[in-house]
Amino acid sequence: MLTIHNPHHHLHQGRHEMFRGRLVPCHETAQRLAHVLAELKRRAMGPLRAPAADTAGLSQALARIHAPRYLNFVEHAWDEWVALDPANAQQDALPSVWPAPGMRFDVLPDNFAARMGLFSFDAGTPLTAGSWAAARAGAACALTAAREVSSGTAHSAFALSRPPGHHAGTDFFGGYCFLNNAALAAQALRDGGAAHVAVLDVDYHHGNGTQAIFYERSDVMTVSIHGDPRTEYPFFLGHADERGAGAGTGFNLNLPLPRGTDFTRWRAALHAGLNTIKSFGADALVVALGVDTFEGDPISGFTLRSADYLQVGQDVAAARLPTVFVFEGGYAVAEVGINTVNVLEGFNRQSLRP
Ligand code: SP5
Ligand code: ZN
Repeated sequence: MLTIHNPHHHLHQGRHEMFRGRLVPCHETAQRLAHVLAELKRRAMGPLRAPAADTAGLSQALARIHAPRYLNFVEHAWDEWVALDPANAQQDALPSVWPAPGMRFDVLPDNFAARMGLFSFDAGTPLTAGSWAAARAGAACALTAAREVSSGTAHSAFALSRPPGHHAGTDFFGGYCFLNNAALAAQALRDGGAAHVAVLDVDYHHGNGTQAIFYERSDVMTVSIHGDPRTEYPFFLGHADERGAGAGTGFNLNLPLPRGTDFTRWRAALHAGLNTIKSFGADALVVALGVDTFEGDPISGFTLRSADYLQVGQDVAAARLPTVFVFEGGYAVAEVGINTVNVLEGFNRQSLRP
């Protein structure tokens, strides 16, 4: 499978995330991607390429998904942070104050901390010196992968990047995400001629950003299988009764599962999701590929095993759709490469069958 990998991902190096009142080391590390890349090479999974350097096309694509004032903020946030105090260059920027419902979201505050809060929803997503450069190059990976599939050059492609994307919305970061790579890929497939595009999010956490971006649209269906938000992050979205709104009513499907869910039950949800995508009549598929459903994941609660991911890939390939995989979560660092590449290998195997 063609892989478009982010050569600048290491520029995003968060130090700490807020957890129970303390700053703890980030789970979302550069080693995660290094393990996936090493496994792709070890198993000779196919060509590895850097994204196309089409800057104008990239800015246009970003503007299709994200709000101008949000993009502008993330691009310049690090410089503003360091301008507040040169000593800030040695520490990550984290938000600590947020607008609640009923407060003003329309007025852009002058204060930097206030804007950090306006454009985010958690204190687990540090903004660092290279966050923008890494996230922007990651968006280019998603875009390039989608265009390769759109043009028919490749039947499937894998955008291997970090920071991840599926928690990022039109105008907010959070959940380790800044730019929504899966949404960018889905929109690129639409713009490339696919009338109906489905996003299947198999990360342990609900893809709240992707859902919100497409919630009122009937041309992009969003399906997410995830830990029940009653107990699991991101808590405030991802319930089964969220079916879309307006023209998008009926085009969002959430399949929340309780902590402790095993592969048999998880796979039944996968089949339900794939059946819904089939009824929708999708012309192309984006898979938000998080492997934090793994039994050894340090921050999640499902019990999938490494071999199960081969089956996941085979099941997805049975949909017989042009497919863009976009890397998301997965924090059991030693196994993240094996688990991710197992999905791709299962997909390849099934795709080769007549
Ligand atoms: C892309 C993705 O998978 N984002 C997940 C973001 C989850 N952030 C909140 C996790 C809080 C769990 N902290 C547990 C620390 C235990 N040492
Ligand atoms: Zn996740």
